[in-house]
Amino acid sequence: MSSDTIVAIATATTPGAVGVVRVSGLGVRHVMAVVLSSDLTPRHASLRSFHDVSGEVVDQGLAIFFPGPNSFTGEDVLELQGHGGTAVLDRVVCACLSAQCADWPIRLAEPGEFSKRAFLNDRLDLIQAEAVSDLVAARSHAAAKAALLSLQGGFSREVQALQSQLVDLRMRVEACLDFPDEEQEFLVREAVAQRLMALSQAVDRVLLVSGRGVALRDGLRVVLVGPPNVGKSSLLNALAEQEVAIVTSVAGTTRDRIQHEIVIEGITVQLTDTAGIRDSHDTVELLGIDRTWQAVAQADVLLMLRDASDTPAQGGGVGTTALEEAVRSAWLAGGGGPQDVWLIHNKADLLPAAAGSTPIEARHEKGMLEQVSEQVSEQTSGQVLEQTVGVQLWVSATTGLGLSGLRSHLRSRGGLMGQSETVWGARRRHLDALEKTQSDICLGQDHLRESELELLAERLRLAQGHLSGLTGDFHSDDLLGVIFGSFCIGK
Ligand SMILES: Nc1nc2c(ncn2[C@@H]2O[C@H](COP(=O)(O)OP(=O)(O)OP(=O)(O)O)[C@@H](O)[C@H]2O)c(=O)[nH]1
Ligand SMILES: [Mg+2]
Repeated sequence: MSSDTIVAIATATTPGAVGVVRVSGLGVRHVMAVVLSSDLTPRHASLRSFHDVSGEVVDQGLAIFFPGPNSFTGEDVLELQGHGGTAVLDRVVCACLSAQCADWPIRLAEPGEFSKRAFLNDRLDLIQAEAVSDLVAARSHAAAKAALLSLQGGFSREVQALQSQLVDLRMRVEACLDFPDEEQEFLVREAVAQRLMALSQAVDRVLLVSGRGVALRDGLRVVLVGPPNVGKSSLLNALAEQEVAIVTSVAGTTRDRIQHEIVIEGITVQLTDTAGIRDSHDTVELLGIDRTWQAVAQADVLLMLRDASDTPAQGGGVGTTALEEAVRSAWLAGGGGPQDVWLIHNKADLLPAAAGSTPIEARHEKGMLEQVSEQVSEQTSGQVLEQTVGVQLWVSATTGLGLSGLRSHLRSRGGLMGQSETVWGARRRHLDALEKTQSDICLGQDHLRESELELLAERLRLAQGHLSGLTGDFHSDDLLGVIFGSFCIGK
């Protein structure tokens, strides 16, 4: 690890009441001697003037000294809390750099270098270090809460529990290999099979929560798609609760992608309105439609809109249209899952109440919207709606019918099923490692069935490697470069 002492502004680069400059490394005591002209009582805030090497005062504020190893980075750390202006903070950084000498090289910190040092000095594991950055970048309360749980070790403890289960399993399998006694082997194999099953279930649980954590961190990319005039822009405006996109009764109004971010009960949702897809000879409209196809490929959830008041029998049509099939195929080819295509029947306010059944408005109020599909199918000469979509909802962008149901579906898909649910912050890298662990466990189960105990032992070794990579017990310098390079400076 570098023996340089590093310095950086740790607070935002916009003017604020207070700004913090942080120094970490072997030369911290030397910086204190130059900048504060005196020593500090460890962990006590002291009001001091901050000087540069020529003795000029550049600011005044609180100085706190955290001797290593009990500091954030594990090294000696000095925090200077001065005034939060960019120029004054720059002067404080320059004053620290002016303490530079041959014995104590001091330089500006690279992005994420404080956290990287904390990781390399065992103050944080890799999941926790990543959570520091995710907590800073969190755009919603739920994402911040999840990142904090990971920073406090919530996710790491789950991974450690999986690791202990794996170590126990490996011991049993290795014992079987070392002392092949048939009767003994049978008993051990029974126990191993049960433990493999339990481990696989535990990995599934961790995967499920981590998947929600990823959705919370990254936000949900939701794309509204469909033919012209079905109300895509109207639905975007209704969800955004403002006039983001132009709405007219002219088919082909939207020409370009329009993005707007909303937060639904703590979940960040990036909505994209698109140009209606149809055959057209208009060059501009065709370019817009091209962009619609690109947006489809990037979505987490596709809201496929249709006009509920269209024939047949004003049910909005049943079965899937050729356009919907084409959109679905493009989506699946891009790696999207079938459950994330939601069929949204807009303009439900124009539907007449079905004879002898509850009026559609009342059904909305009772939250029975998803059951409407069955009744609509009955009204439309018994045709059965293809069950290829994940969610079907009847909504009205103009009256607001069904929008609360749509919001709550988005919220669940975006990471939170209920208010009290525990979700830890996670990244795609974590999901990949957990998925690889699960795949090795499954292959291990096959080897056990085939009595290939050597191969099982090897699979378990690989699975443990994936888990170690998560917490950083095993890591490559390249991986650290990618992770810490994306941090902000001063973290
Ligand atoms: N009655 C009713 N009319 C709606 C509803 N949603 C949209 N409309 C009307 O349908 C027309 C088209 O709405 P838009 O939101 O522009 O439709 P679009 O899908 O964005 O259309 P393009 O941009 O052309 O692809 C407008 O006249 C809207 O007022 C609805 O829920 N109920
Ligand atoms: Mg539009």
